[in-house]
Amino acid sequence: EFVINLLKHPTFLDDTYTTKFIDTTPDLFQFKKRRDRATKILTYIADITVNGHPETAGRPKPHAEARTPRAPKAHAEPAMGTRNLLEQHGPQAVADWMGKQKKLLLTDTTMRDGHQSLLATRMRSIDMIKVAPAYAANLPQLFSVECWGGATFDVAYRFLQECPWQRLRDLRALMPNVMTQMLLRASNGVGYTNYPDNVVQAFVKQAALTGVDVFRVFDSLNWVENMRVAMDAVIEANKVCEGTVCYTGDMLDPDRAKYDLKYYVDTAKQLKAAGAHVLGLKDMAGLLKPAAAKQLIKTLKQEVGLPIHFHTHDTSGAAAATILAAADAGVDCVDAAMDAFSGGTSQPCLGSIVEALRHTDRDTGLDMAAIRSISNYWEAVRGQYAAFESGIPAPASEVYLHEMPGGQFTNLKAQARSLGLEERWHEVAQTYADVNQMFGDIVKVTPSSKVVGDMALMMVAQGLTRAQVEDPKVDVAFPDSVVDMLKGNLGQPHGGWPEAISKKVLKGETASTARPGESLPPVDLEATRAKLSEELGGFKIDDEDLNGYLMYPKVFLDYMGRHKAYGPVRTLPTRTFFYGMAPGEEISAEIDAGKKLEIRLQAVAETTDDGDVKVFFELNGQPRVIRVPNRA
Ligand code: BTN
Ligand code: 3PY
Ligand code: ZN
Repeated sequence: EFVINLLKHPTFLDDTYTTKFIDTTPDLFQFKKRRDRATKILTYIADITVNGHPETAGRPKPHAEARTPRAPKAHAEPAMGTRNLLEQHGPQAVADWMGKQKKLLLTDTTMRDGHQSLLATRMRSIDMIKVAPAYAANLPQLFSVECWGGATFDVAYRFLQECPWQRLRDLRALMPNVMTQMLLRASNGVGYTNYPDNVVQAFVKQAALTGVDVFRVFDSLNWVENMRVAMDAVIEANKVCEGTVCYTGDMLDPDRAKYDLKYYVDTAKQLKAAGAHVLGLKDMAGLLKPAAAKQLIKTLKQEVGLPIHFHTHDTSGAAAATILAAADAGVDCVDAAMDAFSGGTSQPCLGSIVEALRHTDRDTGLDMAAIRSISNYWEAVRGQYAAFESGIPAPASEVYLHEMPGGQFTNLKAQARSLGLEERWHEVAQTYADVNQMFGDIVKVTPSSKVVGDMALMMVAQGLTRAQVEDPKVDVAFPDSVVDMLKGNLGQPHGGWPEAISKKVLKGETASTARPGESLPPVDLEATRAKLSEELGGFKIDDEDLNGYLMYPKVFLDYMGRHKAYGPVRTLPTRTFFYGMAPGEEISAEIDAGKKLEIRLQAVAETTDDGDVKVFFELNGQPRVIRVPNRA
């Protein structure tokens, strides 16, 4: 039986809560606390049942017969894994060990990039936490489990009404032997803009404390100068610093010589000089072809000498071929997603890679039965998120045209849909490619990819061509993100920004070529904490909350406001969270270790004259009535 650690946000903002009170009158406190939180959760369920969840309105529903996800058993006590090595001997020992392995090491990305790339990042913590013990016990040979960072931080607060730090803490506790891994956008943290240096430093420090072991650090323009603050902070925390170069273009295409072999070797050498323990090679769009991978990996191994961790996406359908070529060329570790969360814009299929290498000298040694049972669990989980499926039916070589990152693809498509442009998706793709050329052929990965996406959507929506946008005589209102990027606020691209378009976008303003962090004043952390605490009625702001607020002030405050109304809804089953309950249905939610709410929905009454609906529940056998407004 797994235990969710709910110690983090007990009844916060609940007027009844004081630590002293619990010490002196535990029984009364427990009673009140449970009742209050239970009421909040029932209110949430009643509201969703009556009004629906705004995020799933008009979207496909899970099949009526969709399986309830059941996690596989954890067969044994977790065997020693990479985490034990890191704890005992430090990050350099991990890198040295990697370099000595004959077998191909694997990172499972299901809990981060897998669902980010297939389900618009909507996977909830509870679905991860349930299976974490099976990872620890049954797949202790994994190099790492990528389960944090990228878009997951923002989405947890913003759309899932959960604390991302709590997710990390729970996963860390349940997988004590395997390294956790996060994706960090260097000076952009887990956001979309450069943050002051001390904010980046505080964030990395906290992530390391709460439970991240491997930090994949990249910059959206491959500007190593803009990665040092984040890399230094990781090294300072004694965690594995995976200094990462992003792959773009086509290394073997003589017409795109801007990103050739020499470019990657030079950048990788800069990352090594900056202190990377491991070299990350991040092919965020899945553009690295097998023949190029062979050359690139071989050369990087020879000329740089760091162990290499390769990440790609299967948008083209050809990623497995690239992985096998990379394995042949001596890559040390690769990313893959569990079968049920693989393929398409996600990572290639973990089980199939393991099988492909069995009985070869790169045999991964992973247990196929464990992989199958965990993937069967993920299959059932995925079924719960039908509303967020992007509906991409087949591999598409179009990715070599638009070069969109897998993690952006589903999001941009959803944005296009919300603007009424879904039918014109292929135009969006072509325009995305045009915008890239207009900006000088840049690395496109969060946040630079978002800027290209913003511009492309705007052009398609307004019917503007690249020639018109570049024409000084045509008036164009550029998106704020474009102006910001060309001002230099995301840093410097290889070769600089093209002059003509810069001039038009900046309208006479000058662009900066300095590292943005140099001119961003440090945030006064303690003053910010005090102010935030006051704004939240005296609620004590710990370091995790403070770092959440620093990344996303408004998103964090909105999350806190909803938490006050709805309580720990992250403990609800996913189907209940998104669809509420049907009359006669029973669920349970473990709101504290060992404290379960057994909830049965009895009936939903007709809407009254004042527009309210009474929802009748049984809570741990006791009748409860909740009244919510009918907003339909
Ligand atoms: C979230 O948005 O982060 C989680 C969902 C909370 C939205 C609540 S659900 C009940 C009520 N109805 C709405 O349309 N919004 C709120
Ligand atoms: C992210 O930054 O979220 C990404 O996945 C980039 O590939
Ligand atoms: Zn990715």
